[in-house]
Amino acid sequence: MIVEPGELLAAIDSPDDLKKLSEDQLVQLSQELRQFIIDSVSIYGGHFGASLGVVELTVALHYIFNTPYDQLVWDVGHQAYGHKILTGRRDRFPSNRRYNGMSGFPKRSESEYDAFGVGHSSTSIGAALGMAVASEYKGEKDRQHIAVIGDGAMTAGMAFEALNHAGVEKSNLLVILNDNCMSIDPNVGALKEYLTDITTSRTYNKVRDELWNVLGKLSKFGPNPQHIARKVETAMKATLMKQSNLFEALKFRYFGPVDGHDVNHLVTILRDLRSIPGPKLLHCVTVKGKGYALAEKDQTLWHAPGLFDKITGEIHQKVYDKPQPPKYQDVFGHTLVELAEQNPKIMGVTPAMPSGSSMNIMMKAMPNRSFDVGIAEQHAVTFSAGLATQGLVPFCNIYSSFMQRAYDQVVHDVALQNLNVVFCLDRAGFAGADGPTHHGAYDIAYMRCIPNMVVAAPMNESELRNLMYTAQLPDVGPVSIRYPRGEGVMPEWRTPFKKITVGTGRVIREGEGIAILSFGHIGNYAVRATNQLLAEGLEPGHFDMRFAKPLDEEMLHDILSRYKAIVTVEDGCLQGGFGSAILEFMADHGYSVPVKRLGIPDRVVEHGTQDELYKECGFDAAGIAAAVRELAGKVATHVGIETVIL
Ligand SMILES: Cc1ncc(C[n+]2csc(CCOP(=O)(O)OP(=O)(O)O)c2C)c(N)n1
Repeated sequence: MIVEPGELLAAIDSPDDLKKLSEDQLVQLSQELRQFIIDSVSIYGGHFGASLGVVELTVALHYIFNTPYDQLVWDVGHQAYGHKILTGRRDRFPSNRRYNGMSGFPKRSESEYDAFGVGHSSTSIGAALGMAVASEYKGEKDRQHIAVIGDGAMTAGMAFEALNHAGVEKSNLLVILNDNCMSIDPNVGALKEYLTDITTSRTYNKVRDELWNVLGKLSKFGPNPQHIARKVETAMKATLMKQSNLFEALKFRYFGPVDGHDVNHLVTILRDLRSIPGPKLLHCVTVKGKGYALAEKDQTLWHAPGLFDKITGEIHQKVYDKPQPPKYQDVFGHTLVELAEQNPKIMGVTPAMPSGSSMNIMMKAMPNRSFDVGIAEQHAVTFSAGLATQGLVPFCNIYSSFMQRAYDQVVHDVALQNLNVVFCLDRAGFAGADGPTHHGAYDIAYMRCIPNMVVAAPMNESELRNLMYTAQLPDVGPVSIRYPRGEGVMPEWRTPFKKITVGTGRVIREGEGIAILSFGHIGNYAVRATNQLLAEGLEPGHFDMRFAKPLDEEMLHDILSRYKAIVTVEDGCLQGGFGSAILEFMADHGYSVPVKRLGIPDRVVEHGTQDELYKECGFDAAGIAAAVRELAGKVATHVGIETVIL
């Protein structure tokens, strides 16, 4: 199905075309852009509410600023669909987030209008500041640098680190705070309350109106509007300072709050701000999901709803005739509550992903024992460490790729002190359509090298439950349990808890010749591969190693003394991962059988479905079977040659 753009939008292939429109036409253009996003996302999927909320802002920014010379940096980038559509990618939009298609996030290699690659939050101010300082250094005084950041993303330390730095630089930086009171779930914390206070404060609104009345007249004052602006500002400073504005305290000029859906007003404001040098912040109040009633009402559900009927709002769900396996995240959520009911020391921690991680199940059942700390992975880890020093057992659930941000905290605050924090790493391995920024590729490697850290991965739901059960037992120390996005394999998943001895694997099947050693859920693909191979007369053994650290040494000695070659399989990076751990063990113990390692190669793997990516990287069932066949062939030839030589 083809989505037809409206009349004005159809003529816009770049911001230059947009600039040909009159200001009066921008309202209609905004409507058309919003409709195009609704039509497209309903058919092709993707993030939804965030882009609808910044339609007017997007139009106004490209109307006023000289992109791509002026640099526009979107935070997270899940709200940049309008930006993509206005910057020459309208026709490619059906390929959004599909294999070999357009990325769902801004990406430098995709367009010169994408000033900075994103996917993780709270980087926009720092990146735009770097660009602004570079422009200053190169003498490009006229160049503008704009960071658009949500109130959710603003809760991160990184955003504040950048604000703190920017306040003392003189470069041209405009931060646009897109305040919709939402993260994916409702935003949390004192900052959110502060922003709400400013938005509703009468004094601020009065000051704001006065400011814009004066600024509106600036253009009539001839060649030096900055001079007038400074005068106005000085006059107003006293009032603003009395309110002890947080951003003013950080030496930003604060403007707003303004209605982020009034495109004509935004155009006026941005035009004025363009001529005010130095760091400044415009506080825009918007509604996530604006213009699609259901999305405005249930903003969390419509953050990324999947495909839906745009008329009825019905979200398409697959219908099955028999019970399906649950998502791993839901097994985590329900199991955590079960364990917490038995063990009063258990606490839950999530950095802004209550729905995404299913921590919301515990937050509902035990609100005093579970915390959404905002988009603050580093803090989530250190906060968990603090809880653990007091004898509590925090389950800190962080997506594998977001955990990268909290690495020092994992090492310094948790592992060096051997604290019993349980890290549950969701979305470990290929994340799918979100692409390389979200692939959880590195955690096996980055966790495995840390002293005291246990590195585990369940092959199914029951194993996840048992690993979680084991991890909360006394004195286990820091544990990392990784599991992928999506469903497991066991419709009947509520199995009784069983303790797993740390560092022990499971025999899936004994065989001869080649042994497949798998780590985590990807082992189910090895089961399928084995079934194909059995039909061909090969008899591989298959072992679910369960721990990348400590390894099951007894099992490995046994396997390596009986099998002629090894295939390792992991949904993680090959460098330093599970297969590397096996190679290290072999080197340390003098084994020299052939090994084929399957996993994520040392390059950026783009987006696609998980199965498309497993296939591309050669560790889907067919890839695993091919590796076994290849090794079986080599081993047979090798034996033949040896026989001849002897
Ligand atoms: C470091 C990091 N942690 C978590 C996420 C997941 N995430 C994506 S969007 C989002 C909410 C962002 O909220 P906000 O900045 O207010 O933007 P809005 O969606 O409201 O427009 C979160 C938590 C992320 N992208 N990066």
